Amino acid sequence: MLIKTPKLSDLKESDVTPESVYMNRRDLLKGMGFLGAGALLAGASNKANALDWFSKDEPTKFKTTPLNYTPDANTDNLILTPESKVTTHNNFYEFGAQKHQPAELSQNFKVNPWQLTISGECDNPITLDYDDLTTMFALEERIYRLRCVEAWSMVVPWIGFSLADLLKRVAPNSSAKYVFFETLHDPQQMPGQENRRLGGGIAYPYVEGLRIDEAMNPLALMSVGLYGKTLPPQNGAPIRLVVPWKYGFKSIKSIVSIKLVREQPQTTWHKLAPSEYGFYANVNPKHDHPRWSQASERRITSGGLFARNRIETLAFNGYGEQVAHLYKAMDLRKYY
Ligand SMILES: Nc1nc2c(c(=O)[nH]1)N[C@H]1C(S)=C(S)[C@@H](COP(=O)(O)O)O[C@H]1N2
Ligand SMILES: [Mo]
Repeated sequence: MLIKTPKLSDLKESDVTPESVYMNRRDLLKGMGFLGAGALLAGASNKANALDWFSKDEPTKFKTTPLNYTPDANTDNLILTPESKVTTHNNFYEFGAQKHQPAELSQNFKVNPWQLTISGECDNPITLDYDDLTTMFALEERIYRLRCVEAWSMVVPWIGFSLADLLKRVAPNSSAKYVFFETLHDPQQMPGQENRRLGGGIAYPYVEGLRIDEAMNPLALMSVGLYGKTLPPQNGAPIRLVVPWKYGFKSIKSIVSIKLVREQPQTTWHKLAPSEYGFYANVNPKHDHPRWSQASERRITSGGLFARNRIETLAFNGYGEQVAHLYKAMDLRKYY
């Protein structure tokens, strides 16, 4: 008997994430009238329309550059998610709300020149340009688990520097209680910001926030690369946040502004559905999403049987030792 083993390239998103889970966030948007029924039909015509909107030509492949960095010792012995999956299974709604779309629709994204401004409640506001992002601080590799709120996860070798080091440079003052982040707003380049069907109808620019003590935790990373090279656009080039103990939506991509502020800022997914997505969004297997369980997750690994690997979700995504103290006075069911 002929046994047909699916090739890696034959694995669809539905193989690694059960449909009931990955459809859910888009169902919500559809219910709110943002996504037309057509947007939910994964298919050639929808994909072709999206590409047409962006360009008639096949987009050229974005060029990444090798980085100098200190390698992670990987003492946890985490098994990395292959680069081919890290860079093709993405959430970056500015380039389309389906997992395959960011890698397809972002390859002409311009990251140089770039400006990142750090301002607000601080003594020394600064604006960094493209070269500063990789030269201002010594770069380190950090192998982190990334747990999406949709109950899939990856292990990614990020490269970057601590957000804390960047914030110390601008000298936050005593009124700086929160940090507010904004993604680039450029509908010319980010088709999902203009085309509501493509971009899921969420409000742009994408915005996120952290409490100042969370932002100062050494685990919070400003990432400029992965797998030894600068970030590809679909992963948030030229610079994005990575907060490994929180659901992936906190890890905002392609950042142009970081502001130190007095009040808890509005954040994209919380604004859209406050009962489903909290401001804190700490990974918590004991607090289910109203429409699905958060007790376990599908780890995306190298394919075959492992691509269907379901594992238990860890409190704070396994980083409790480093971060649980930030929340010890808080009811985590209330502040989800
Ligand atoms: N600007 C912006 N940042 C974003 C998103 C987005 O749609 N837009 N998606 C978030 C979500 S839901 C996740 S899970 C991670 C995914 O990061 P990755 O594609 O590099 O794995 O990016 C986060 N950052
Ligand atoms: Mo996510």
